Amino acid sequence: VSETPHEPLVRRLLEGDRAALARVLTLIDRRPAEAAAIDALLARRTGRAGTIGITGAPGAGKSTLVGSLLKSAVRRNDRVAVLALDPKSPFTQGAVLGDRLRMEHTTADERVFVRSMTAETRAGGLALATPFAIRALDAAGWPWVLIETVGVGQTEFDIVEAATTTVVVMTPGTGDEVQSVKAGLMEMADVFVLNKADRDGASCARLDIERAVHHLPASAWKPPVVETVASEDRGTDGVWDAIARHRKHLIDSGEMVRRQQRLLRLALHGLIDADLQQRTNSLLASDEFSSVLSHLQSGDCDLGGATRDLLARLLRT
Ligand SMILES: Nc1nc2c(ncn2[C@@H]2O[C@H](COP(=O)(O)OP(=O)(O)OP(=O)(O)O)[C@@H](O)[C@H]2O)c(=O)[nH]1
Ligand SMILES: [Mg+2]
Repeated sequence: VSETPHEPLVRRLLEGDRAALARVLTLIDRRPAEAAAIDALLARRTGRAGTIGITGAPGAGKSTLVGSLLKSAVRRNDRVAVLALDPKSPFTQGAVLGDRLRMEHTTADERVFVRSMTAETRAGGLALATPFAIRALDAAGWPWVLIETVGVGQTEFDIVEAATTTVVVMTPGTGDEVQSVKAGLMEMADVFVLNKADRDGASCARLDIERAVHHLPASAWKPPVVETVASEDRGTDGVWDAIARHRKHLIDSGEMVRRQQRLLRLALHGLIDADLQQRTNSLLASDEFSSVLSHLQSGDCDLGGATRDLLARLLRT
């Protein structure tokens, strides 16, 4: 059996070669069509990493927290990879650049790997490349993968939810708590971080969050609330402790297997979505489609029938 062109590269990735990992992530990001072929080569080595989604309202301090979590991890001699998801909006480019610069002082350390990706979302609000990037980092042997999104929009929920541990960052005195309940953030949190705990109203905010947690449907895991001042590196060790406890809970309860399936589900959904979109585009450009349009116009067929015929053709090819 001859080697596929990606095989030597993936082999180096599995051996822990950082440059190979970076190259694979670039391939996945730029040519999502090849992501599945690459994934096939590393799939057996996935399933070991704890993946941590970090989300919260814009300005809550997510990027500062990630920087502080990296410093804390290095102090504890842990190894952490960060996947920073940039939205494709020109309005946020400045903020993203600033975040990258802030993280730079830790990225020289071999225990840390930082990568940003454009979370190009498709019709279904799905970033095709992201699940594959997470699996590549996992296969490369990074025990922790932090996934940071910029701001909270509906589109980011998918990927953050695909993490095995979801950290929701809140701040005091912004009415965050109430808004988050609306956005469904309360339900998805495994760990709450109350950041900017140096500000007024921290203890009130903590009580609000705890009250809201209390009203969630009963479950075996009660999301803890950890107070931090990320800008001063205070409280971040406690965030790691909460994440590690949650990971242990997932493994002990058997829930980890189900959580890991969420990522596969996203990857599959993304591939199916991309394939259908491509088929649809070529169908719309085909002669056959034009002829169906003429038949519709002359009344020889109806929209419902034409749709069924075209869909059947779409799926046969
Ligand atoms: N007082 C205080 N300020 C903080 C703390 N953590 C972060 N900040 C400040 O809050 C501002 C926003 O922090 P970011 O880390 O950029 O927040 P973000 O959630 O990543 O923001 P977006 O990426 O725009 O959604 C910055 O000016 C930080 O310096 C904190 O614990 N206390
Ligand atoms: Mg940020």
